[in-house]
Amino acid sequence: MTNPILPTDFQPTPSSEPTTDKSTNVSNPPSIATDATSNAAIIAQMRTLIDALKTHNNAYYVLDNPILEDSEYDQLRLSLIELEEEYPDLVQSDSPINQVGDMPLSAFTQVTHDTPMLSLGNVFEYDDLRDFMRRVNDRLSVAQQSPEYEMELKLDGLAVSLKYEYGKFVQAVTRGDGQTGEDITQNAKTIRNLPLWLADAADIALLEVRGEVVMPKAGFERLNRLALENDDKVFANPRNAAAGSLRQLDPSIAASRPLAFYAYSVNQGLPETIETQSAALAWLGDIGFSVSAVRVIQNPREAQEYYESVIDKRAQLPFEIDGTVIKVNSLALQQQLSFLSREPRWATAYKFPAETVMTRLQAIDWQVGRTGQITPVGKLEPVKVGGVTVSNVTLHNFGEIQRLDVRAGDMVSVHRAGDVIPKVTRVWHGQRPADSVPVMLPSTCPVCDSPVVLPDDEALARCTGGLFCPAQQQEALIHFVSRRAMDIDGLGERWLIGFFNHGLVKTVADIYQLHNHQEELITLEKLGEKSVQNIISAIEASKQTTLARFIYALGIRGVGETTAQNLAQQFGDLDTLMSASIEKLLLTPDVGAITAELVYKFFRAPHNIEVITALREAGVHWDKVEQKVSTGQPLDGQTWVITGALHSMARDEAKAKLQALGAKVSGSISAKTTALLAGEKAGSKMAKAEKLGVKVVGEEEFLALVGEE
Ligand code: I6G
Repeated sequence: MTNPILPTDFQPTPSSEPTTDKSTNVSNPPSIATDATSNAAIIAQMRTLIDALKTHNNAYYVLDNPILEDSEYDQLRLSLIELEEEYPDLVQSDSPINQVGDMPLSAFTQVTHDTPMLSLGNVFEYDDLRDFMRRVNDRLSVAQQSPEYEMELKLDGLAVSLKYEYGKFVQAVTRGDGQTGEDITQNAKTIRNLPLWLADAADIALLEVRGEVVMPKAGFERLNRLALENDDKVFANPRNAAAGSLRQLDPSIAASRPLAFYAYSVNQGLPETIETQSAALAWLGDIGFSVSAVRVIQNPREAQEYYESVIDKRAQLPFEIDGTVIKVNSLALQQQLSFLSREPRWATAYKFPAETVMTRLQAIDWQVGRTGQITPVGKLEPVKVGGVTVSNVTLHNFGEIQRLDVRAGDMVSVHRAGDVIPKVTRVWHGQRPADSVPVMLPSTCPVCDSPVVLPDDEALARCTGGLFCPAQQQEALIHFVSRRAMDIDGLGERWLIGFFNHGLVKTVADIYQLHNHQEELITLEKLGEKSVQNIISAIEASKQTTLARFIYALGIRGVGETTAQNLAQQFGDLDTLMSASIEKLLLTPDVGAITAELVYKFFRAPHNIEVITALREAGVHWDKVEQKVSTGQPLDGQTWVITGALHSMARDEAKAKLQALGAKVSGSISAKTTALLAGEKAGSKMAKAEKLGVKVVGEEEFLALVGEE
């Protein structure tokens, strides 16, 4: 079978075990108020739903500018279907339920389908799938019970009908309203994998093949990237992009779009020897069509397994799908089962749970992360998305709130695909409550009330509370005791968090008061006496440290181990460091403007000073730092990296010359690198230096610097 786009490993293996028994039903629409007894009230409800559906259809199919999420649209449709089923006598003549999808555009020739192009019913849950299969059984004789089924992918594209006369492609028509579609023959001819000549069907007077036109994901992304570059309209999803492309009156535009056609049925002209849907698809593949991954199954459990295997492989597929399709395999049984008014009784779509749904953003809370970052969290009216109920959504940072222009009270689209964290993808500004107010960044930390800052060059606002802020204390504690900091071996993270949760330890200074709480450690934490002794001894031993370790242990943002060592070297003692001006701090190797400001502010926060004082009073101390006298070398404190081929000397020689001038020579580039000496054929290091804004020095400039010009 030809299948040029699908991954070859896409064949799930059968199993005899039931895989899931889901009891929740995401397909249920919100219940409709049916307490209105008069016909007028029912008709009014129907009219409201019809108007909403029509508005959506026009926005979606004609204007390519949807105003509702698919799931919302599905819910409206289901509500109307329920009403119409309950009150068949009141069905409105213009109800869109008996139409399917698209609305023809007047510029294309209208073509009436030889037989209607209907749509499929939907199920979303295993139980509903079983019901569908049970209903099929109910309509079959005893001998025909438990028929074989065929399953396929449900591609998320546009249904079209193709006609071939004696093997020659003659016409392509969109589904339109199911009865009449648009003649898109010229555009369809440009679809790369659509065969224009079928040698193996040259003796068939009329062959009608139906299937789906899709835009593969990669092509869609390319198209949108290009549109962005050219300031053109970007498409919301590949289906809209496919629809927009097929509706181009100028076929050369359609030709430039990456479209693909996948066949799913033969409506006329199938050779009589073919008796099943799976055989029909195999035949279509053989004569030159792309077809989706097919599986023949015998029972609901196998159907479920196929469905789940498709979910697993979904992300790797080259095109978007929104579920699977299950069909009675025997074409004779299909005929026998025939159609309900709008859909075949022998097939249904087993769809994936909606991945994007609309809900109301009830509030925006601010949370303080472990390192003081203040992040906005959206509180949602709980909603089921991608199969799970979601009530919180991250809004990342204040900039994101401004970009989305979102406010508490707004209707938002929430997207959750696979295990991805749910996020707000759209704000429906048209539905904004009149009394909503713009979101402001809090000026003080919601946990400790310390001032909040939003540095110019950073996306995240931060609490300045540092060690005083309870939200940051836990992380600060873990960092403080870690091996490279105060190295309190024996006070593991688990105990430490336990002590924190029991209120025995709040700030890092409280660690040095734990010896006063030994009884509580034994009763609250159920620690043995020996363990408590070990912890107390480890704490005691840690009091003797180095200034560099102590500075690092304080957890000042931007101050890693090396910077801590440099600060210790530069200032020699803690008091001098604590009172240093920004200008003085800037003289420290490795310390740039941002770190200097962070260090400066850290030592100006009263809570931090309190904690440091308590630590010193508890006996934390260090030996005097032996400050290395500066050599006064021109490249003192600088870090260089060498890359590429040098003409005038070997790299080792260049390295020795740089070191002789006081520079450190490192093998890798980082933001802390002072300069990159770049010889010929400098590769990725050059690119990285440019990206990080590291100065690049050519060989000539280097020779001048080392005095060998
Ligand atoms: O809309 C559809 C998508 C996929 C279909 C369909 C399909 O088979 C894979 N099959 C039929 C029979 C119909 N609609 C009506």
